[in-house]
Amino acid sequence: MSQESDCLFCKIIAGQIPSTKVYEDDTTYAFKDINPKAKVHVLVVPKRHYGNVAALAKQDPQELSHIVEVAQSIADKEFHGEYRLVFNTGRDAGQTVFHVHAHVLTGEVLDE
Ligand code: D5M
Repeated sequence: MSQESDCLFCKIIAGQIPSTKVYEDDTTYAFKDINPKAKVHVLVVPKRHYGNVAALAKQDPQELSHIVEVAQSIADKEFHGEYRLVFNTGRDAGQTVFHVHAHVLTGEVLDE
């Protein structure tokens, strides 16, 4: 599995930094956001390192589609299948970790 030595989320996936796991399979890992912005706030990430969602879409569209499936299954369990899915892309858009991650916000009615 391609890993970047300096990447926080690669370290979380490798178990070198603790996280609260919500879901895991061969290609994908999901864990609770440390700074939740909704009752349920989960980050879904590919185990393979891609810098942002555009790189993921280009290089592994099947994994991007799988991330949406994982998000849906979390929301099915937590909040009748409804959720907000956010990929911050670029520093000026609020991206702080440069390993692509889907924010799944659910578990309650969300503000617009
Ligand atoms: O989102 C990066 C997100 O990553 C932000 O919501 C906080 C979260 N974060 C940072 N460190 C951790 C750890 N150690 N565990 C869980 N969640 C974490 P961005 O879209 O890049 O701003």
